[in-house]
Amino acid sequence: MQVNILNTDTICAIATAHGMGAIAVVRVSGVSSFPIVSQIFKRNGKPFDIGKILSHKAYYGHIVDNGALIDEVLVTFFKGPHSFTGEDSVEISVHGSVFIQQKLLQILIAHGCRMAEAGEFTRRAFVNRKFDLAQAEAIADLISSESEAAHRVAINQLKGGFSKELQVLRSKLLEMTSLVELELDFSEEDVEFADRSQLKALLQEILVKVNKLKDSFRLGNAIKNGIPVAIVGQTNTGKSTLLNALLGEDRAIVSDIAGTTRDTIEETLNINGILYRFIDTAGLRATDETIEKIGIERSYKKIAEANVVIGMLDATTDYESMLLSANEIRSKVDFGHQQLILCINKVDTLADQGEATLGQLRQDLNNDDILVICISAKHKFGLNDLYNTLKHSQPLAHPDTTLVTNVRHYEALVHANDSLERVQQGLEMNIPTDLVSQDLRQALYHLGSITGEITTDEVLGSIFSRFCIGK
Ligand SMILES: Nc1nc2c(ncn2[C@@H]2O[C@H](COP(=O)(O)OP(=O)(O)OP(=O)(O)O)[C@@H](O)[C@H]2O)c(=O)[nH]1
Ligand SMILES: [Mg+2]
Repeated sequence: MQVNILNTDTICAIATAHGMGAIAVVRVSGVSSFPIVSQIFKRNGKPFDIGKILSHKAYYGHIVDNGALIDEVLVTFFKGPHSFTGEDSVEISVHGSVFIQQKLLQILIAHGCRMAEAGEFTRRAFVNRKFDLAQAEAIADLISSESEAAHRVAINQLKGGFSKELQVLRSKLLEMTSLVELELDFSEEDVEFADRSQLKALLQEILVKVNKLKDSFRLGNAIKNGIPVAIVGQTNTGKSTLLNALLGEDRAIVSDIAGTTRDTIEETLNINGILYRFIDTAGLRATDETIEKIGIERSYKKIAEANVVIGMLDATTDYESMLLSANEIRSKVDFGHQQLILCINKVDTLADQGEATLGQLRQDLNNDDILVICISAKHKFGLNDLYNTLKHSQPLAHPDTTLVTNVRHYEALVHANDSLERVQQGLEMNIPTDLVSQDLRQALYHLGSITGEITTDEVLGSIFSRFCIGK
């Protein structure tokens, strides 16, 4: 066990959500946490004997300050290294009054604790090798997970699946690097310890894995922050009406004036355990109006950024203009990684609820990748169809698949990939071994930075400062 010599302070913070609650938990961690707490914790009116502490056992008693009773509490002691931080720690459950929480912090500070910084408990746990950096970041994701899918991805990362994959990649790379570097020691003798074709094969294998992880970010990020779904189409097709219908509230202004929505409006919604980010956009039409033009440019940008594009068509317009509009939207979609769902809207105005139009449109578009459905946003008809289509439009990752959800990890994978591609070119072109080895070292560095095997204080500071205080 590595001893954390830099952090000798004993820290404290409220670990539960801010404000009043039934109970609140105050956390203390550090070398002096047991002696400090035992000074203010009384059982049956008597001071608590520090020598008798049993780890992981909850004790009932009272917090007393200068003879005054502050609260009835439950105190649990965790003897290091068997604690979250790896240090001696204490959790004090108090009644959740804001006054009691603050008072307890004041008392702890008066007895020698200091307020914890954001993420300091987790940072200490990382320094004490309770988990690696990717797992520490998974804890932050777990706390902020808003959907079942995001929760599953965070839990997988916390369990260490991603870290293990990286470890395997790094050890393969390390093996390769040492073979290549051995040649450097014998550079005078012009020997090749590393069989070039074997090296190339190994490198190819590593590159495929790094790329797979890198590419999983698009889905991973979507699951964490909501799958971006852009609602686009001509003016007055009912885009804002659809957004409101999905949300169940009047979020966007709806009117029969063409060009009502000028700017994009984004709202997240959890549908059957998956978080979506619906984006209502300005209606597409030719215009000379400066602000509307900017809005339309934004609509195109949102189409490009979306995973799913909902193309709204107006069933009250003639079929030819609907088809024209459908084809215009289709031309903006990249079917390689985007899904297009065309919604024939306002079918409440048609006697057959849009059945004939639907058949005709499917036939004319002649593309099985385009999903076409009939809806009435105004009367909330066909929304279930839309939910189901949305659900099937996303490649649902296998529960055990590793998905990269963190921008920092994604960037490190991009850098590692660049370095590995340089190694590949170097091997193809028989570039001097010392240059190849430099790129290999770079790739190792970037992969190692994800789990924190290689890291700087500055990087750690910026990662943990994003945690909440008390975590
Ligand atoms: N009959 C009927 N009318 C609808 C339906 N959906 C929307 N509308 C009407 O169509 C008009 C335009 O609706 P909006 O939601 O503002 O259309 P939009 O696409 O957001 O329009 P812009 O923001 O101008 O691009 C409004 O008068 C709506 O009430 C529908 O399903 N049926
Ligand atoms: Mg609108």
